[in-house]
Amino acid sequence: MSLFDASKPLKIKLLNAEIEYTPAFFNLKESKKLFDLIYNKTNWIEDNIRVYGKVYKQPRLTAFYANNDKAYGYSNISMKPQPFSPILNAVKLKIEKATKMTFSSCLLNLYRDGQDSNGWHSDNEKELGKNPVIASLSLGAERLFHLKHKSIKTLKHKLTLQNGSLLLMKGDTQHHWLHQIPKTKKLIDKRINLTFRLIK
Ligand SMILES: O=C(O)CCC(=O)C(=O)O
Repeated sequence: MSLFDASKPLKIKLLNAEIEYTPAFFNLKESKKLFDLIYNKTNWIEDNIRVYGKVYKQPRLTAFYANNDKAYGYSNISMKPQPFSPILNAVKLKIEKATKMTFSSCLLNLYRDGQDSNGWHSDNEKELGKNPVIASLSLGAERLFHLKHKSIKTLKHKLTLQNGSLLLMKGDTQHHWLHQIPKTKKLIDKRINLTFRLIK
């Protein structure tokens, strides 16, 4: 008998953070089906980012969907939303029911292989409001998720984001912590990440 139910959230106990992780928010069969549908039906974009005045290709593909017309801006990129597809809306409803939160928008990331990544940042753009709730669904290859505290340099945490898992960050997590998806030399397959947010 298993000691815990992988479809239920586990608290990640970190100072100045409110983070919950559900290993099997979707089961393997559902996750595979969702991955294929979302991979094939999404209008993926390869954006440019500007770092210290130099322009680079963003090391992943992205797409942005919402049920309103509010754009989302980060790293000199402004993303105009497309309307939710029925499949994204169904995923949103399941996450809203489980988290008892409401989301308006979803930023999707496609990590094509281990060389795609997402650098250190907080989800603290002003359009997200004071204590944003971010619900982050992972589909496909497992990737490491790193967290580091902004002012207490010894406070760090790592977790593996499994296929079908849901990571929920809320409270003042974004004020105190940075997160990243680092590159890996391992030969790994594609991963899709969907981060649901509320942009009013
Ligand atoms: O891919 C992930 O799990 C993280 C995505 C992320 O940090 C973001 O989109 O802000």
